[in-house]
Amino acid sequence: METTIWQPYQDNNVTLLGIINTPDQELIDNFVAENSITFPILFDPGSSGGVQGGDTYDDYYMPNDGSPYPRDFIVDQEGILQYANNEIDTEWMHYVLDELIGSTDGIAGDVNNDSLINILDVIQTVNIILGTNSTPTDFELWAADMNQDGNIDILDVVTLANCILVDNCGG
Ligand SMILES: [Ca+2]
Ligand SMILES: [Ca+2]
Repeated sequence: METTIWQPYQDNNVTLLGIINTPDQELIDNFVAENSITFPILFDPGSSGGVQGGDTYDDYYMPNDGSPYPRDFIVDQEGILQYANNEIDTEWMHYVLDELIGSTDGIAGDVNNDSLINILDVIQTVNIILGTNSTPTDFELWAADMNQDGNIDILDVVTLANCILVDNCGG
């Protein structure tokens, strides 16, 4: 979860919350430390600990409740459940997340989404930086962030320009 979901997606407006069912703070601290977890861990009230679920488990009951395996859920921008699983399937989770953040449509650098990467995309990127385009879409922000550091800035313009000039976009 930490390395395959949280780290790659936290800059794409994706929030990852862990919900744990033990009130034992020391146990939680050790788990967080051992797994180098940086996403927030919430406590499920109503739990007596162990594998017995608390209020959240009861609300989102899934088959074989009581097993120690985690349940994974993905909730979309509208608050609608888009994914539920009691086995870890990061490939499927990546697919669902990519669909939700719109990154499966289009290619990095193609900011105006016309299937070509050219000077028009440079202009679009500059417009985002200058604020001429003050309400860029999630797709535009994703496509313009050439170095995927979560910011749209001159580095992305340079990267995009290089990609166009040496005809090496995406390859
Ligand atoms: Ca384009
Ligand atoms: Ca960037």
